[in-house]
Amino acid sequence: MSATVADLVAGLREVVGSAGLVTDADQMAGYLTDWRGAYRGAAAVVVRPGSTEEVAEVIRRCAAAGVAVVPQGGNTGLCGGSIPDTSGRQVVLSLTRLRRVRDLDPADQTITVEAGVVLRAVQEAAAAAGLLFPLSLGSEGSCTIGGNLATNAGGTAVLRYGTMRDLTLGLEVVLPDGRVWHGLRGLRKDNTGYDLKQLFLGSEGTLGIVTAAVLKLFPAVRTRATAWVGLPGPQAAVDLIGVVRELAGDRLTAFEVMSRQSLELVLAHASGVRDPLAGPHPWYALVELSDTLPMAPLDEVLETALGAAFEREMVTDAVVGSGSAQVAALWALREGISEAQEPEGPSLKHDVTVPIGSIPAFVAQTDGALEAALAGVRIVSYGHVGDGNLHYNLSKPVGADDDAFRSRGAELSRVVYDSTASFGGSISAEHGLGRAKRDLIADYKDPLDIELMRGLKQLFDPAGLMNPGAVLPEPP
Ligand code: FAD
Ligand code: 2HG
Ligand code: ZN
Repeated sequence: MSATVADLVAGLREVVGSAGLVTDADQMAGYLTDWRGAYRGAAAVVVRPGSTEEVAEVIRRCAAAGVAVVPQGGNTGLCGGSIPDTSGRQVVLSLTRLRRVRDLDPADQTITVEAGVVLRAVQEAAAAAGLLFPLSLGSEGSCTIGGNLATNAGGTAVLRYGTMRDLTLGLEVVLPDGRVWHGLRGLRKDNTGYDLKQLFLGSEGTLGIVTAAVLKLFPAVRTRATAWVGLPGPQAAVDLIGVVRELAGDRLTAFEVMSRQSLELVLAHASGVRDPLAGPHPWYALVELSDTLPMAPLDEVLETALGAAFEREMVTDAVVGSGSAQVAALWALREGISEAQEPEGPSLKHDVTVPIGSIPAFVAQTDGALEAALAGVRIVSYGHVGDGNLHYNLSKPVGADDDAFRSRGAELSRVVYDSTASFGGSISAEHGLGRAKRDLIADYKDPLDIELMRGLKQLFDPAGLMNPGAVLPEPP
């Protein structure tokens, strides 16, 4: 450790105390790699402040020492954005001790929480007050509100309630020079110039450290209906959304899809699961309606919609979940895909959006191009089709060598991203750019977008110390 870094670590100990510093190599390990082991870094120290004031002082000291800071929440991100580089000079700033629910206002229907509060704890606090916080992700038991804000997280209820951008009314942020920006207001209307909070949403820790947020709450859901549906292909999925929406309106809360290949991985690797339908189908949808009325006839509405779709040959088989255990079992099939892909060896993740109507053509084109590039590649495509968002993940062909597959990674990713771009889509729908995709945006975003983004970065963080490896490509 150089003298400057050693001095900084000693100074940080004065700010957060020994309990707020992690220096032991074994204890640091969990902060230096992501859950897939896809990214590994090193750090001078992991610092865990316990208040906004401590975060501000940590940032001031790192800025004075010229040391870069990598913010980290639950470390569930899928693009390596919370992992430091390998220099061992960066500081990991974990927000997990900022875990207070500061306020819940039933009249305003808002909750004010600190950045380190785990998403599920926010959902539970809302539920205890008879309200709903609708953000819902497979990682909700570990990811934090700070990470959700910094990645503009999406998940399975975006169709009805929007992404984190739509759910946020105010923020408190420690700026790269250590000043605190007090934007922690719960106003539904505020047209006093630029909406600064939106700049921090989705900025992946590159413009400042989010320490707290005011989030929107909604009336609690009292009735749900959930169906698992067999489909002949992606066109049927897109058509079925239209049929269900026509009847159910905005009661349509989730519309998730997955290919047979995705389901097969879950059936092979998850415990206690079974295929809900008698035979195999090329694609599946998980459809959920919800209502605030206790006696809303949602099963009936869903069955009517599915019956109409069956007659038009959009649906080949379906089961409507009865009782919470069966509904949970259906959701487990959907939420189990990420984990079920891991035992199959190295995987390539692509989190893309295209206009919803283009999904069938996009899938046909991309599947064809991938098969031509690597015969037998396993396409694990699934996701939030109601938002035009597919996780177009790849696993190696059965029996193929891991390293041989890894060596084709960049080329195969190009196939997916070029196809996405040809439909006017985005190469990052909900997971962010992190380290994984920051250089790629130079090829897939308008140069003017990148110039404006660089200008904002320069304004907020002229020394370039806030998560320098994420979001923006290396300057040419
Ligand atoms: P981290 O992984 O710790 O950090 C993510 C990024 O945010 C990093 O760049 C980090 O530097 C920055 N950051 C973290 N905290 C702060 C802060 N307080 N201030 C400033 N910057 C900060 N994502 C979805 O959008 N939809 C899904 O459906 C979804 N499902 C998932 C399912 C599984 C099984 C897994 C493992 C992940 C899933 N994710 C999903 C991805 C991930 O959970 C989200 O990106 C989540 O929002 C990250 O939160 P986190 O607290 O773990 O953040
Ligand atoms: C999901 O929707 C997540 O399940 C994770 O966004 C996707 O692991 C993935 O690729
Ligand atoms: Zn997702």
